[in-house]
Amino acid sequence: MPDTATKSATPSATATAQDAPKVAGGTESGVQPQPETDGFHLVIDALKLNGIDTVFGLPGIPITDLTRKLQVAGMRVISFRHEQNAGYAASIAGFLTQKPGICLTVSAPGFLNGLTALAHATTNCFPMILISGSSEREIVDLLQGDYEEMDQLAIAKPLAKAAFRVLHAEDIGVGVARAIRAALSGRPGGVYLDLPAKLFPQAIDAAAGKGSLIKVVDAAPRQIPAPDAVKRALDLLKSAKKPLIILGKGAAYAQADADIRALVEKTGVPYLPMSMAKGLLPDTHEQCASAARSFVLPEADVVMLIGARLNWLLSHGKGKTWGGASAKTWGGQKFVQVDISPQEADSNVRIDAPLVGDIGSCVKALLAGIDTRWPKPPPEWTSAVADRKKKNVAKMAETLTKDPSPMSFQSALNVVRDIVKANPDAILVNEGANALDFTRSIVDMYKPRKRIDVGTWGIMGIGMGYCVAAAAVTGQQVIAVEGDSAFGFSGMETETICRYKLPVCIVIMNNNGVYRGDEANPTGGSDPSPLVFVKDARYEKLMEAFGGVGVHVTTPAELRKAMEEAIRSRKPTLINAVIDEGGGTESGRITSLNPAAKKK
Ligand SMILES: Cc1ncc(C[n+]2csc(CCOP(=O)(O)OP(=O)(O)O)c2C)c(N)n1
Ligand SMILES: [Mg+2]
Repeated sequence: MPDTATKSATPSATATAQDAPKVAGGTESGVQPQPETDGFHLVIDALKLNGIDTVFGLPGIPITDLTRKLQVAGMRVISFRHEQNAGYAASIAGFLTQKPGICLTVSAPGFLNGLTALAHATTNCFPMILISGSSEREIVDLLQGDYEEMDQLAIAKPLAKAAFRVLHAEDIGVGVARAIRAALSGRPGGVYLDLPAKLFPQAIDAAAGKGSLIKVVDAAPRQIPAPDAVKRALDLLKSAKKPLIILGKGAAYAQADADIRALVEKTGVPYLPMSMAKGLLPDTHEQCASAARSFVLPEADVVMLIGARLNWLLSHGKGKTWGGASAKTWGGQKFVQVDISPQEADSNVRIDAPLVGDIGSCVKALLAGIDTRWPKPPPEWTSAVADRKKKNVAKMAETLTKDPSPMSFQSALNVVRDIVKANPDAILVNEGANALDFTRSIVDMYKPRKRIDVGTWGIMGIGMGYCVAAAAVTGQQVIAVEGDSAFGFSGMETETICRYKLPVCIVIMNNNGVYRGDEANPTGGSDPSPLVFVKDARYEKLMEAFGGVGVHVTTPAELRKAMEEAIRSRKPTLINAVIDEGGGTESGRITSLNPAAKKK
C-alpha cells in the first residue's frame, strides 16, 4: 500500500501552537478576552469540515500564508510549478474521488493559468473548485491599477458551472458550501471561488465563525429515474436485433461498477467503452466490442448510451461512422440515453428513450427490470461481432509481435500492454496524438478509473498534473504514456513528482515531433518545420536533474526492463523511448478534422 504518496506531513506541535486562534479584547477593563478566528482559518476549517484533505496549488500574494496554514492544519498541499498543472490535477482528483478537487492560485495571471483547467473540468464534468486570491475590490472596480488587477469573477463565469465571491469572513462557510454543492450535484463541473486578499486577515469571534460553517449534507443527491422512462428504455433495448451499449466516462465517474457490469452481462449486449470508461469491465471481456468498433457503430440498431454524450468523439451520432450515407446523415439507429442532465438528449440526433437520473440509480432501475426471461441479443449479431473482433485482434497481434528498429509505436506499446496487464491497479495517464490513439487501442485496462487521458477536448497538457494527482489521491503506481510534444506542456512538473517522491513512471514516445519528426521546412530555410523538435532530445536527463531515474531506451527489451524496475522501486522514473520518427500520422486518428486548404 501507499508509502510516502498518501501521507501528509503531520503538523508539529509547535506549528499548531503558533497558529492558534488569536485572542481579542483587552483585559484592562476586566472583560474576558474573546477568542477570535480569521478568514484564513475559516477557509481551512470549511474545507476540512467537508472532508477535503488535499489542495493543489502554487503560492504567492495573497494566498502564500493560506498554503502554509493548510499544511499546518494537516491538509496535504501539493505545490506545482505552473497553475495549469495544479488545475488539471484538481480536475482529475475530482473525477477519481467524487470530491471536488481544489486548485489554489494567486490573482490575475495565476488565476488565468488555472482557468484552462477549470474550463476543462466543466467540459469534462469533473467536480473541481478553483480558489483564487484576488486584489482589492475597490481598486479593481474603479480600474485604478492594483497589483495583479483583474475582475476574476466576471472572467470565470462563462467557463465555470458556477462562480462565487466571498467578501466577509462570516460568509466563508456559505461560499465554500455553495461551491461544493455546485461542483458535485447534478452534472459535476468546475466552480470558481473568488477570495479577495482583504478577506483572509478579517477577524471574527471564533464561536460565531465556527457556527457559520456548513457541513454539506448529501452534496450529490441521487436522482431516481421515472419508472415509465425506465420501461421505455428497456422496451426499446429489448426490441433490438443488433443492440449495443456505450459506456462513457460519466459511467466511470459514477462508481456504480458492479451494477454496470451486471447490466452489461445480464443483457448480453455487446458494449463499447469510451476511452476513460475502459476497464469498467475488463477490456478482455467477451462482450467488449472495442476491437470491432467500426463494425458495431454502423451496424447497431439500438444503442444505449450510459454516461456518454454524442459529441465529436462519437461523430455526433450520425454520418458515415454510424452508417449514414454522407457526413451529416443519420444512420437510423434508435438511442437510449442514460444521463444526469435532462438537457443532453436530442443534442445531436433524436433520442427515443431518454433516461434521466444519476447513473447509479438509473442502472439499478434498469437492472430491476431485467429478469431471467430477458431475451439475449440474436446470436447472428453477437457472433458477427465476435467474428469481426477475432479478425481484428489477430491482425493487431501480428503487428504487435514485430520488432522493427527503431521501435514502432506498436512494438513499444506491446511492452506497456504487458506491464499494465501485470499491474492492473496502476493508473495509466495518456496524451499525445499517435501516442494517445495507439495506446488507447493497444493497452487493455482491467479495472475501473485506471485510464485517464485527454478527455472531451482532446487537449495536450494534462499529463504531469494528472500523474501527480493520481499518485497523490490513490497512492497507486502511475504509468504515463506521453507523446514528446504532449510531455512538453507540463514537463517541468517532473520536479514536483520528484519533490513529493511520487510513484510515477513516465514513458515518452519520442518521435522527435508533433505527429512525426521527419518533416522539413518546405522553403529549405534554416528554421526547422513547425512540427519538429530537437532531434534525439534526452528528456530522461530532466528527471535526473531532480534526483529521479532517467533511462534512454531503443528496444522493447530495454523498455520492459526499465518499466519493471520503475514499478518495483516506485521511484520517479522517466523513460525516453526512441520511436521511428516517421511512424505517426497527422493528428493520429483524427486526420480528417484538419481543414484542407483550397489553395495548394
Ligand atoms: C492545448 C493543445 N495544444 C495543441 C494541441 C494540438 N495537438 C494535438 S496532438 C499534439 C501533439 C502531438 O504530438 P505528440 O504528443 O508528440 O504525439 P505523437 O503523435 O507524435 O505521438 C498537438 C500539439 C492540442 N490538442 N491541445
Ligand atoms: Mg511526437
